[in-house]
Amino acid sequence: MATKQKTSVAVPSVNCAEMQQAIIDRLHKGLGTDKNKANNKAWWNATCQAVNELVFEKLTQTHQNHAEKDTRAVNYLSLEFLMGRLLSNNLQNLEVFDVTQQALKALGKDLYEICDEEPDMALGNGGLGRLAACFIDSLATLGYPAIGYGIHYEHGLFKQEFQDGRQIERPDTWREYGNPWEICRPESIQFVPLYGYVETVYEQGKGSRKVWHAGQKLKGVPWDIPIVGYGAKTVNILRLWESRSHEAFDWDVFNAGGYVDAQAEKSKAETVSKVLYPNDSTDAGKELRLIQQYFFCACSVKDILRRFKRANKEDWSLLPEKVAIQLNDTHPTIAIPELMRILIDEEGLEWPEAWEICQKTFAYTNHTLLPEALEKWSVALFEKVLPRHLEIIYEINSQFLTKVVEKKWPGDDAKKSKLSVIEESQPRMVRMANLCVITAYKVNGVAAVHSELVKTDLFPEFHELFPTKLVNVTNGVTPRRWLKACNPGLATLLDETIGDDWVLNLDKLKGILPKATDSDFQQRFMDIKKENKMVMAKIIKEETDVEVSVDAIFDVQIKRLHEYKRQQLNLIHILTLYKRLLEDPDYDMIPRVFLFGAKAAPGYHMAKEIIFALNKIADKVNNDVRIKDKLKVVFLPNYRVSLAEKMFPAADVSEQISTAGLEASGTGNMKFSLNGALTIGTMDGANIEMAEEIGAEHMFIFGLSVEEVKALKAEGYNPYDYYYNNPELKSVLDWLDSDFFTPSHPGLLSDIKRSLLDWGDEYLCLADYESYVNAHQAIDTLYRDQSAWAEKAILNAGAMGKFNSDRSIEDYATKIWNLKKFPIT
Ligand code: CJB
Repeated sequence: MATKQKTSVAVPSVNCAEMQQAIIDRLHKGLGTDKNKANNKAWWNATCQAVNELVFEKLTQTHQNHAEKDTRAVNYLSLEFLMGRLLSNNLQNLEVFDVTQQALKALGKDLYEICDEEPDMALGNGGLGRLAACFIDSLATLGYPAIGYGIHYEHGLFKQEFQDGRQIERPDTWREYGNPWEICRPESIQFVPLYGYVETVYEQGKGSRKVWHAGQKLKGVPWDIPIVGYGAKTVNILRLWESRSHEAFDWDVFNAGGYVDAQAEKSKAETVSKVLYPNDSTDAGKELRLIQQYFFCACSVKDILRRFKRANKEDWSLLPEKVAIQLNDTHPTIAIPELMRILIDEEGLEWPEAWEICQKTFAYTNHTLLPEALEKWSVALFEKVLPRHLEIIYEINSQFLTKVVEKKWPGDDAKKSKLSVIEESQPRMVRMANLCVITAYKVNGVAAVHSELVKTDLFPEFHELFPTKLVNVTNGVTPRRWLKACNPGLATLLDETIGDDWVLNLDKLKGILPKATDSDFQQRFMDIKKENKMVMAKIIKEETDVEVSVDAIFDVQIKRLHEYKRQQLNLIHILTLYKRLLEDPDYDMIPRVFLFGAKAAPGYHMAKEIIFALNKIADKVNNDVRIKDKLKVVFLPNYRVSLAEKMFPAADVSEQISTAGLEASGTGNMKFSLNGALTIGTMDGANIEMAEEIGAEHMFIFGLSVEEVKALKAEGYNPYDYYYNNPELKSVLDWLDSDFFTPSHPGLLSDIKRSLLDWGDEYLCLADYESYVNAHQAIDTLYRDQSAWAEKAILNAGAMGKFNSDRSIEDYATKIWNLKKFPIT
């Protein structure tokens, strides 16, 4: 396809006729079909291929430039990249969305329908995975040399269905029929050893060296996904490793009649990249998960070193100058002993030199304080799967305890046992977070309050030992996907009001603040919201057969289902309103639609019970004519990025109601505000910084603060105190024991009540209930004054400049990576 340069940015651009021709060509020459026979899937595929023609040229150019100049690059290691769909995003970033829309229209096709054909790339669970996706978008947009490394899962996060209100998990088949975005790179295959034993080999005059005799080898096949920066100057890659058997297939065994045996080895090896673990913030505790982690880290480290060696021969002292490796949570920690192993066992470096290189190369991001999320692996498992790595970990630990801890706290065994990488429990465990903090040159939390808690509560002794190591980088989201692409109405209004460069400089959003009281602007802002709500209402009808009015307040909670995120608090508030309406059919309230989207980890009982309860409550509420449509509850199945893109722009109210101190940051909170929703939230995670930017008076802040939570827990929290002191709360909780929501089956929802009373209400829902109900009352009051509501919504969107992943990446680049931009011209 012919390309021409725009004056402002070096975007390969095409006109409508060229784009039409490219799509038709791809239908004919790429897919062997034609425009009369092609279904929408084929049109989608052909459009993606046409886009690739624009992308690949820039990809090659970026790659050549970085290789020639041997630029320092960041390598972002993450077990999760929750990419969602790429077509509309790539069209936006290439700035050819409108032209493609016209081209398809001329061919009788609707671009939005074609985009809807794309399966989500759901290679992540939630916030952590989506953050990685936003970050690689920003890295490319800002022109930083960067590679994302992860796993090419055959099945991403499970598809969620409901059967009689209960979550059923089905496999996700995102690439069953191939994926036009990915390029297989057999020339960069890596081999990964596993199991076996370690031999100490003595060599005359040279001392001893270690040789790991592996019991099994996996083959790692890389698949590259081009990551197009906005303006398409830089196209980086996301490299995902697929596991295959070392030996393709045992031909002799097969011919001798062993059809099944011949396949066995192959399928065992392929299991490693078969599925994404559907856990969020919990330790999977499985051998397979450890092997997954090692597999992708080993492939990635070897790939990084191969590139380094090509440019720098074997001057290993240069490695930290050329390479930064960011560990996204503890999941890729095993990359640390792997780099040590390669440098010492394969490259012949001495321990002190190898250790210094490692300490200057790795940085680690902590995403949670939840104790159950801090990964630990049994020593026995390590010994079996990665025997050489265990030896290296022991040595790192021993040197740390004797040289660092003993020096600071002589003779203090309690300190040693707390800080040790090895937990002397039964069974003995390897603490991955400790290994990260000991090694990394920087450790960051993901929002100011979280980073403080990392210092004071999670790693206080490490903070004493390494006072400059622990830093903060507040999360952000990419405005390309989370505003420009998902909310074209609002994006256009912004273009017209403040110019179109807000996409690259989100601080420009401030420009709408003076318009907050302008009634014409308010009207346009609210009209756009209404249109987005209409789109959502249609989806709700199609998906759940529930009719909702766009005049109602759309009150949305979308995030993973977890008790600390407190969907159950939202639930008891809904029951409160329902009860009020039943007791007084004229109860004065603005109609409210409570929308939920959430997946529960398959083994998380309470999370699944909460989904079931919400679905049962929805059945009852939505069919109760007595309440005259004042209340609707909708739990949309299969929450995912592409559905989120419809829900954020349609929300009036954003529910960010975690127990203070437990949500590290949140990023959904940012997406809602950016799209003009008002937040009901606790002083937790990034909500706190949002309140600083927006002004707490323009949000609905409620509940206990971090300090108050700590104090209440310290004095001894008793949920029954709240239950007996608040008759409305009591009646709502007692309702859950009846068969009102589960006719003829009383008690089916009782576990929710038990968890909030008998099991101690770990997440303090009852303590925050009253202030939550009051905050909702304030929402109802404000919504009655549409102008006042619009003013606050505009003030919210206008204050979101900080929560931009470009800003987060600039913070990483300066505070952690010391990375320079390398714009491709
Ligand atoms: N987070 O999504 C996950 N998974 C984990 O295992 C641990 C944390 C989330 O990471 C996000 C990105 O930093 C945070 O915004 C969110 O608060 C945290 O729960």
